[in-house]
Amino acid sequence: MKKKFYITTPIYYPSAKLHIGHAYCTTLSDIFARSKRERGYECYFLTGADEHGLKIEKNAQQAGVSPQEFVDNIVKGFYSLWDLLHISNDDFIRTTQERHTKVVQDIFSKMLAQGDIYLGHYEGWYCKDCEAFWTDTQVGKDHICPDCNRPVSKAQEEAYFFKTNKYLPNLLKFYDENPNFLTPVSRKNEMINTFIKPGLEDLCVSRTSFTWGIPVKENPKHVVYVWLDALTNYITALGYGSDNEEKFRKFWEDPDTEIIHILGADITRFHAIYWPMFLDALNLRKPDREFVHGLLMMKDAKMSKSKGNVVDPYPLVERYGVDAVRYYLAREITFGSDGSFSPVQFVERINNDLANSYGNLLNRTLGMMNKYFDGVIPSYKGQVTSFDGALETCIETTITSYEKAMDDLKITEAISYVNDLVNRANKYIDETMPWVLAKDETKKEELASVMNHLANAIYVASILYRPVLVTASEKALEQLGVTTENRNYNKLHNLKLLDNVKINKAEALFPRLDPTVEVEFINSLMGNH
Ligand code: ME8
Repeated sequence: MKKKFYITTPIYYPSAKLHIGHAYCTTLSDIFARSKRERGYECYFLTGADEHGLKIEKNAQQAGVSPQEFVDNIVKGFYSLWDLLHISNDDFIRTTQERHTKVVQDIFSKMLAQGDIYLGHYEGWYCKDCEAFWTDTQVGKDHICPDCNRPVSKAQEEAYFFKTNKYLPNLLKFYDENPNFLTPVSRKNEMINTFIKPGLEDLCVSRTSFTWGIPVKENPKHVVYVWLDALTNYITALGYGSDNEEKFRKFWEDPDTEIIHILGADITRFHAIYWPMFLDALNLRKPDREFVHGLLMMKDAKMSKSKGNVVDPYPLVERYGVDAVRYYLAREITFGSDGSFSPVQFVERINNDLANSYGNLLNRTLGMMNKYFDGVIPSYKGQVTSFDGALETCIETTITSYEKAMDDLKITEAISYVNDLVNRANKYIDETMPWVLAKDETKKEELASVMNHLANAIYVASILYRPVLVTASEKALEQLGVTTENRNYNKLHNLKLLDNVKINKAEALFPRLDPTVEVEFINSLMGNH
């Protein structure tokens, strides 16, 4: 296991407000980063904005402002959404920042000097919305963009190209030697069958038909085409090519850092084919993993800004809280598979898993501790009741399975193990029947052991939930009387940690939602878009 992690999200286009699909990717990446930090690893988490391109130039024109003003305004919304969702990114890169633009120009020059980039003419099918050229085979006889299904048109212009075939043998070798590079594995087959086998074209890396981009120094009527500009953010953010490459050495070059890109299925091609080639051309190491998450569908279609069928995460978080939204995204839609946002399931998840299971476990336990032990957690005395051993084993196996799943980016699965522990602890209450034990003086030790075991189970569940339920798990730990110092992953296995701790006032963590009212509310939000 490597000791350091560098994890990135795609840099999103500030062409319109972000929707729940973007929030999904960033939240899941955040959960992963937080879970690594909890466990003592050093983790550098990057997100950002991809600010150049024709679409932004056009949107700014329509809005009657300069492209820079336009993106500045939208990016403000990115910042506040990530604040609202408690995203713990260490940096936010904007491709209009000098730390990026200058280095992209240098990268372009280097590739040009090396003969990796050449000037030619491009004629192809261009999709304005995706800012991508496609081949005849890809657009088919209807001339439809294979990504967004909109009509494409023939375009020709002078352009620079990146020689993909020079680097293709290396790429295929890299795929073979690194079977975990691109997951889920089906994505690798898709790359090979859809893009590589039919014949990979050289990649167009400059445009002359718009000006909102990074000028090519050697030929300033060209701007760097958006994917060479965009993908390099992952290294410019670390200071690659700048006067201070310290972070780059630490989080990219150091073999002890695991580099993970998280991205949606719509942009796999760029990350899995061209990005490793660019890195090869720069003689740099490639990422360890690219994890492709599925897309959230809405009304049977991919949710997207241009289709206008989006769910705005803002009002959801405002009404249900950050934990509910983060939890739903992480638990309901298996990371790596496509999913759909469903108001009914949203409300069900919150009610079942958070209010009825986790919240209720805490509430019942604190109530019994107040009633039977004056609000003090009895000390650990080993396995006193015949059910204690099973709960202890469940706690240990939960921690092990959780770590294994998280390490493999199976975030949904990791969370479901914590849910299982919570359910097991609720069942333990039914099995041990503390209210019956309390009636018999000779059962005092057993009752004390039950309370201690419950406190430990809640403690472990809360620490494991913490990367997801960023505020509620702290509240639970506070109510349980756990000091800030003891809210520590390293103390998970210490069964005596909570001995004689005085608990605090119990308050419901998650109010139970009225399904009829709330489903209607969420539907009305969706109808507004
Ligand atoms: O492609 N469901 O930016 P973008 C889930 N700037 N995730 C979704 C989604 C959906 N319906 N829609 C978008 C770009 N996403 C480029 C990236 S990276 C060097 C440059 C998420 O604003 C998903 O992660 O269109 C997807 O890959 C990304 O947003 C695309 O964001």
